Amino acid sequence: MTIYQNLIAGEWTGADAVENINPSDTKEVVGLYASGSAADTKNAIAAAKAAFPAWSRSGIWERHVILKKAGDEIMARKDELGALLAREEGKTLPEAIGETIRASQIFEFFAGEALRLAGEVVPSVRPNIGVEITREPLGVIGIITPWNFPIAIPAWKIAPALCYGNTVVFKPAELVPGCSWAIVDILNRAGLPKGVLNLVMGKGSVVGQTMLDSPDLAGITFTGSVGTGKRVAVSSIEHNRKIQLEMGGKNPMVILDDADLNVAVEAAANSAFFSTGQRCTASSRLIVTEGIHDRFVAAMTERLKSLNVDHALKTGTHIGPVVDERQLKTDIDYIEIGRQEGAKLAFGGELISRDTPGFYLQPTLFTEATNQMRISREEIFGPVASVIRVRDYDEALAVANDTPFGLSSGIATTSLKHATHFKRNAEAGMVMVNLPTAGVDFHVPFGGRKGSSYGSREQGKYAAEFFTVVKTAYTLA
Ligand code: UN1
Repeated sequence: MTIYQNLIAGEWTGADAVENINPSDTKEVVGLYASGSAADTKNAIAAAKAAFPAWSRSGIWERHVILKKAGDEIMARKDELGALLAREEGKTLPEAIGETIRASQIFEFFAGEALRLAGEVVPSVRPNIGVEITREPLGVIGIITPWNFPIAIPAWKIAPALCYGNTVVFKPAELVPGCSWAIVDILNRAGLPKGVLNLVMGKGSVVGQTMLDSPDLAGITFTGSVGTGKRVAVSSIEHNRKIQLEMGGKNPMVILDDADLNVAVEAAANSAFFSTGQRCTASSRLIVTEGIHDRFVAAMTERLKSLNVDHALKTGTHIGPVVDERQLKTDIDYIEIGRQEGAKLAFGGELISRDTPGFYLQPTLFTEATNQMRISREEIFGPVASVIRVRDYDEALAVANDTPFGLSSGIATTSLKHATHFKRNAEAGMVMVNLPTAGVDFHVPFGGRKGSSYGSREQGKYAAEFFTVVKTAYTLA
C-alpha cells in the first residue's frame, strides 16, 4: 500500500505510517498515512517561518488564483472526496458530500476575500497628519483540527490563513488524515510556494506538543476537546501567542407548547442524532414545556424508529457508526451514567450489529432528565440526548443558559415574542429559531461563548480578526 506522506518544505516525506480504519467496516483500511516525529514538526515550523516573508508580501491575485483553484478542484471531486470522508469518519455519504461542498465554498469565499483586503484612512486629531489602519498577516499559524469534520474544519482554518498571507503548519486529527492529505495535495498542486503550507500528520502527544512548545508559531487555531484546548491556551501564554479555540458544547434546544410539532421533531432529530451526534453544535438537551412534552416525546420516539443506523456508504442510511472504539465506550458509559442518575431510557441505548463490523449504536433518548445530571452537563459527543421537562418559557430559558458551555442554542416556537426574547437572551454564540442547532453557513461568523470558545470568531469576514494583526501608521503630510 502507498503511504500518504507529510508535506514539509514542499517535499513529501515520512516512512512511519499508521492505518486509517473505516468505522463502518473495521476490516477496511482506508489508507496508510505518515505519522510525523518531533523533528518533522520542527522542520515544518522552520519551513513555514522561512516561507513567511515572501508569502506575506505575495500579491492578492496569486492568493486568489490558488484558493479558487483549490475550491474548484474540491467541488469537481466532491463525490470522490465525500466517499473518502464517509469512509474515514463514518458520517453518511450525503452528509459527507455536503461537507465537501462546504469546504469548496469556503475556499471560494476566501479566494474572494483576498481581493477585498482593505484598510482605513482617517484624519489624525492633529492637523496635517494622516492615519492609515491596515491589516497585516500574523505569521506562522499552527492549525490543529478534530476528527468530526475532516474536510470542512481544515478548510475553514487553512483558507483564511493563506488568504491573509500567513504560512501554516497543519496537524489534522490522527483518526481522519485522508481528507486533510487530499486538500493539502490540492493546494500544493494549485501552486502554493514551498513551505507556505506544511502538513504534519501524527500524534497529538508528539506533533501537537511540539507545536505548542514552539516559540515560532504566532498563532494557533484549534478545534477539539476542552482539555486539549486548555493546554493550547496555557502553552500559548508562555509564548505570547494568539489563540482561537473552539471546544465543547452542551447545546440546548427549547421546545415550547406553541411549536409546530413537525418542525420541532425534525430540528431536534437532526440536532441530536445526525452525524451520529458527533458535532460540537449538536443538541443534547431537549428542553420541553409541559403542554407539548408527551406529544413531543411520542413523535420523537416514532421519528427515531424510522432512522436507519448502518454503513455510511449504504443508500438509505440516516446515521453512520460512532467514529471509533474509544468514543463508543464513552457513549456507552454515559448511557449507563444516565440510567444510574435516574433518567428514563425512552429509546435506544443498545449496540447494533450490521453486515460489516463497525461501531454501531442506536440513537438514544432519555426522558425525565434533570439539568443537574451529568448527562445534561458534560459533553458526550455521541448519539445521546435527553429531554428535560420544564413549566414554561422562563424556566426553559433559565435551564438552556444553565450550562458551562455556550456554542449554539435553539428554540422551536411559533411565538414571535418568545423567539425574539430567546435570540436576545440565549447565552450562546449562535441562536437558531425553528432550525437545528447544528449545520452552519460558510460565510458568516462561527463561534461560541463561555466554556465553548476562546478568541475571535471563525469564518466569514470576521475570520480576519484572528488571522491578521492591525497596524496604525501616522504620516506627516
Ligand atoms: C456545523 O454544525 O455545521 O466541531 C459545524 C464541530 C463544529 C462544527 C460544526 N466546529 O462540530
